[in-house]
Amino acid sequence: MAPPEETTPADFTLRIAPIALELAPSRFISTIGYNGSSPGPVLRMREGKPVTVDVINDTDASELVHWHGLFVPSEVDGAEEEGTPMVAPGGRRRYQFTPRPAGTRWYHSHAMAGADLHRGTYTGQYGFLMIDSGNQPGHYDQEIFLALRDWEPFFTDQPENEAAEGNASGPQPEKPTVLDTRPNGLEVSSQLFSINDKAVGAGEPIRVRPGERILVHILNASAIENRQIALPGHQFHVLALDGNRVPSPQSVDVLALGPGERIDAHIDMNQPGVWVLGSTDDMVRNAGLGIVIEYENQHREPQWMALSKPVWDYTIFGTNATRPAPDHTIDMVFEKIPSGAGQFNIWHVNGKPYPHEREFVLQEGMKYRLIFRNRTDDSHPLHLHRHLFELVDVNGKPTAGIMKDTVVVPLYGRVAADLVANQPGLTLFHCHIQQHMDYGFKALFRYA
Ligand SMILES: [Cu+2]
Repeated sequence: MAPPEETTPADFTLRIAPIALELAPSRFISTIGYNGSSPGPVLRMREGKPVTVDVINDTDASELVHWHGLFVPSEVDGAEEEGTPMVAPGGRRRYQFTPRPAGTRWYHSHAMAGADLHRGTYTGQYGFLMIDSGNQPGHYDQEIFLALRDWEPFFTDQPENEAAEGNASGPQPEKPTVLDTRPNGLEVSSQLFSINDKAVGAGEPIRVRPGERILVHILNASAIENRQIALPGHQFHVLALDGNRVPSPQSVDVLALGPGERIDAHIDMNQPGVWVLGSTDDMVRNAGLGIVIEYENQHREPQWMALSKPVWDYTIFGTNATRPAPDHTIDMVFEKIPSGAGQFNIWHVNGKPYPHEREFVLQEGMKYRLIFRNRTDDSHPLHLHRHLFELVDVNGKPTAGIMKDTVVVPLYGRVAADLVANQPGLTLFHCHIQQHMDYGFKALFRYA
């Protein structure tokens, strides 16, 4: 008989508790973190080797930890909707699972926040989770973790600037012929940013030597916005999206990540100087979303150079293969119901907000094509728990071989993704923008 769990130490322990982060000298913010920090520790697990994680909740609200991008059972996935038990205030719970698949994953709170901007993914409860397969991703000199964050969120009636995200110029196949002109409700915004726990210039720079190759793992851990990131004078050689190797690695000037997405990339350090790696949006970068890259023996003010506005295109990392027809197609139509001033917009999936009844039922072993139809004027990072899906069409461009757990569907855009139903159990689907999820933009998939 196995000893009771209290007597055997867990492989990992995460203690959820209030923390103060010093984003810049004398610029403190109060939030909630893991083990006294935010981001929490980089958890390194071996693919296929079972682990135990003790989660201790030293806050006064129920919490739970979601293992984003892992194939784990619903009871430990960390989503209340799937039946994972909450960790009570002052309580603890042991999660046991077998980490897979290999790659750059992450963990974060999955608590509902609603109108409370001090809950869920608005807090500092997140960290990288690296699952190692033993197949190392080639040679590199330094491995660097970069999490993009915003802080002190607030409600605003100003719409997001989609043009600044570089995604307002797509083909927009889902644009309705008659637009909904009812007045928009409140959105969440921020004016304070960081990479990891420091605003630009406030932390230690990343120190490099000419000729080095660095491996960066970038995570958009924001609860609220898509981001674009660049490093002037350098390119990102993209190896993996959401931790999954892409079939066609490519070098690009600018990376785009919606909340929840990860990118692994090599950067060859061949432009000696002192640079800022950060948001392409000047306001956002100057308000913290950047980190200084300093070459050996270079001492000057960090440089930024404006870039032309490239349009992010997932399909350049795929192949030209055309996937055979699936067994079934599931259409998912997303709409925003504008609430008017001072209210919260409601988000519909196929005509109604969460919860649904039994609309989304999967047969184990079948292949499904999910058609994400974004009939809203926002871009949404759509996340499916406990599975990966393969992109097969992005705004009319066919592709194959790109495996993801989160995909940004551009405003009025359409993305098709193939899903093999091979992880029985309740499976949550939602927009990774916390406010959208909390106000209807989610659905539960069941297995028959
Ligand atoms: Cu959304």
